[in-house]
Amino acid sequence: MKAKLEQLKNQALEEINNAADLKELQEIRIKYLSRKGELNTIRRGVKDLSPEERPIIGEIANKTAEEIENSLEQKHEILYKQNLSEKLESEKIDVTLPGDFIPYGKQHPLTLTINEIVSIFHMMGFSLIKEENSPEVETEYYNFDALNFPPDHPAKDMQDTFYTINASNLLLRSQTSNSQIRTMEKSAPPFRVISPGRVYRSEAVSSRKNNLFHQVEGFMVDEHVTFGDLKGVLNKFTEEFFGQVRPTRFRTSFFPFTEPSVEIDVQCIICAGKGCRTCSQSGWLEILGAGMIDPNVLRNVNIDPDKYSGFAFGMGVERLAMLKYAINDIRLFFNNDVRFLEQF
Ligand code: 2NL
Repeated sequence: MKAKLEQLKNQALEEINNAADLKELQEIRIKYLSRKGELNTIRRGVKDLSPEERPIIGEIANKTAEEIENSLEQKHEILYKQNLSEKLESEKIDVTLPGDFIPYGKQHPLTLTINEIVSIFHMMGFSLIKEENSPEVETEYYNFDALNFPPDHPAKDMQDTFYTINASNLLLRSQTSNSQIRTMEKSAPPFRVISPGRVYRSEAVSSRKNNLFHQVEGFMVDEHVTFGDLKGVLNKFTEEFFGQVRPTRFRTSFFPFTEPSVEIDVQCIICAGKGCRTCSQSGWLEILGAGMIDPNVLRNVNIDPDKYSGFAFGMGVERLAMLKYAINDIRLFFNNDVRFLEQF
């Protein structure tokens, strides 16, 4: 029996020594030391031995178990460390490698420009038009007639305005003034409102003109609103939008809905008035149209022109963005080429 134990021990130690991984080692432990393992099978025979032999063999069996246990532990330590270092090696990361490229979205330059214009007027107490007052498909009345366009005005021509096929008096709005008329109709002065939005004109597309573009219009109506208010508000806007104080120039103009009317130029932001390609050598850039709201327009929305007065203005968002960011083709805003869009 002693020899059997010795042989068992040697066999176990050899197997432990040869174990390649922790799983194999665990199998060896079960094979020799578990309740149904080989050592216990031998130990069960101890009770059949003589009383003299029993303690001796019992002791040898305990020792054998102890030695196998120690050997298992040592090997476990070795294999565990080996396992760990292999794992660390295989999972090693090079922290100096560049990270994965994560593409992220940006705001469209027109959205950026509209938001900037809106926030400048917000600062001066103007609030945003309500969406429900600003339809893009509109009747002739709100797009033209209420704004004092005469019935035969050339802008009403099919050549200039998109009409719907099914209903002859429905069109795609050619300016956002429809929303201002709708706002004034529904409420009463004082008003200080701006109306950004999409507008449509039937025009040949070029680097300067597109069928669809964006406008920000605004108006202020109260008692005693004067041309001085118009000048103050729009000069402040120009200063804020271009981020520098540049002289402005108010040229007389004509719109059916304002009297008097002006077009506002800012001294060229590129050449400071010296003359360059951007300003066609004139030294000035046209940025806005504006004027005192025509009394006929106020009457159309039931505001008494003897009590109230107001100014209104309109600007092309694409034009302002092109000047501010030095963009030379309006179509870039609509092609959605990421190489263009990612620059903002
Ligand atoms: C331009 C000129 C302008 C207005 C728009 C307006 C609106 C109402 C009454 C009176 Cl409800 N006027 N809007 C006034 C003057 C000029 O736009 O060149 N836009 C690009």
